[in-house]
Amino acid sequence: QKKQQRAALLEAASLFPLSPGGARFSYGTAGFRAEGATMGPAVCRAGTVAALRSLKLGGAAVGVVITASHNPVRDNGVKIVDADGGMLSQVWEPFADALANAPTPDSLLQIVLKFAKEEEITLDGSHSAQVLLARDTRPTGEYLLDAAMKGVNAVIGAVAVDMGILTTPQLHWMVRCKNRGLKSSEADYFSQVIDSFRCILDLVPKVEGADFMNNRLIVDGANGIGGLKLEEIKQKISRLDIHVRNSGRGEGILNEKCGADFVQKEKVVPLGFGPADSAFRCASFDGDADRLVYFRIASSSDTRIDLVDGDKILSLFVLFIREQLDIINGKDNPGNGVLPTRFGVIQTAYANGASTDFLKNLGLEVAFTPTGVKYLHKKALEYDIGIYFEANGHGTVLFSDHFVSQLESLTSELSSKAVGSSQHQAAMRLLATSQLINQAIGDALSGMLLVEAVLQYKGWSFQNWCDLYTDLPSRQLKVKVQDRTAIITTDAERRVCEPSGLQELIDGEIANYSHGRCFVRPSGTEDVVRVYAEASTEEAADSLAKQVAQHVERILG
Ligand code: G16
Repeated sequence: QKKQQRAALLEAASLFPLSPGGARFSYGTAGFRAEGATMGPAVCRAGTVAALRSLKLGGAAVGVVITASHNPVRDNGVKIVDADGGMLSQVWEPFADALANAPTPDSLLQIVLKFAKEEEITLDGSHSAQVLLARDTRPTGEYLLDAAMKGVNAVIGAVAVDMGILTTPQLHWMVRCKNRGLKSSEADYFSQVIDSFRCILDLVPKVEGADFMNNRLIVDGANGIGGLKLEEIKQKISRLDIHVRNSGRGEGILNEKCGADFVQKEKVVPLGFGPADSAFRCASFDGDADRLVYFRIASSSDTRIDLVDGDKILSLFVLFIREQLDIINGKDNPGNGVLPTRFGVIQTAYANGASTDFLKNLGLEVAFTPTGVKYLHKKALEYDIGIYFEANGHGTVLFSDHFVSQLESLTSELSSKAVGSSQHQAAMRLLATSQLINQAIGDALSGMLLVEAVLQYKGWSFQNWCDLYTDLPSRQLKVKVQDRTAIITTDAERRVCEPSGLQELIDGEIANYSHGRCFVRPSGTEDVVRVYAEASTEEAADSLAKQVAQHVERILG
């Protein structure tokens, strides 16, 4: 068997050889990404990593998603989903890197054997492993799915299961549910979000004479998989009149001048939307539907938008959840009443300064992590309820198992003695929220339904939501440099430590602007350095970003 195993690994590696002189793969912020046609070796080897991870975890399901998310359609990539439904354990990233860059089949074999020995993984086919695979709608998806399957099958005893074309969060959800012995099909996913959304709406307090808020919602599907999935279920979603644009049915090109990344970064109307939409609130997904932002067209004569980004989605969720906890615990007992709750909010350096001030003024402690869901998610797991969002719309609300079981006991206790009480209803709302919002990863579809449920609950218009606080003007730029990894950051990416002298130049620029804030960091998904600047006016934010971008260009070439 051992011989057979070695032969299988060598064979898979020789099917997808690295192209000589090709760029080095790096696991990055969210897996490997590059031009789709060049991704065969990295994806095949990621399949092998996933199968070994499953072996290591006693055969628990592990996932592989073929997607490059917000990147252009010619790109593709691979994200590995760990057995808990989150991102691959960071401890395994160096192994994934080494494998993706092994120059020959023989060197790949040696890396696997050495790693398996260190991790005490038996490679004699006597143990089983399973990997669930999915892809988005990119043209190179089928080819890369095949590469991933071959990589999984190179581990004897591993079974590759093709789950079809899915959003990234759907696959994360399936892996998590499967390993918890819960229903885990796509139909189960849809039933869970549809039913829990209806449940929260049924718990919206009835206000005599109040009109239902405008129930039309227009969704930009980024010409990707999220739009297609929403089209499939929109008729079953209660009390919302959902219209999908850029639905992925051939209207346009994936992520091109549309989608959450475009809307959030460019702050202009995406393709497919026009003046007639200015009366309605709009939501935008990214290409694999793990990011969500909202917007409204500023006026019928304009391409500008009023943006509601991840920070404001986070703030809305914080208010809703705090309100439910206050109802349960009594206002005087926040955090220590019937349901003691450690409540955490997590942001990154991209969070608009006004949002952080808003959250701090609510008395909340805000934790910061580097960019990347893998960091925010990990931090959020430290709390009973951990809410994280990146400004780009990637985020979710995590409920600890312990907290959910306390909530379940409380609701059943209250249903026997205080059914229908405000306390009972608040506990039910929180339970339904924990069912609705994806517990594995940020999910545009379920996040959008939670936004809609909370707006209905609060009886809020889009304008009420916008008015929570006023964003400080900000600007993001990308700078192409020779080697972006020459930038090393610290303090949750808010300061540069290398190359030396760069931080001093940034500080010097910031000092010229009122409310100025600026940082630079190498992207983990694109070959660029990102520059973020914030200041009291748009012109000032633009100019600060430009000045700092010039320093980066000059120093890094
Ligand atoms: C991925 C990560 C996000 C991150 C984004 C941009 O998103 O999951 O956490 O914010 O990349 O990262 P960077 O600035 O390093 O390029 P997605 O939606 O592209 O998978």
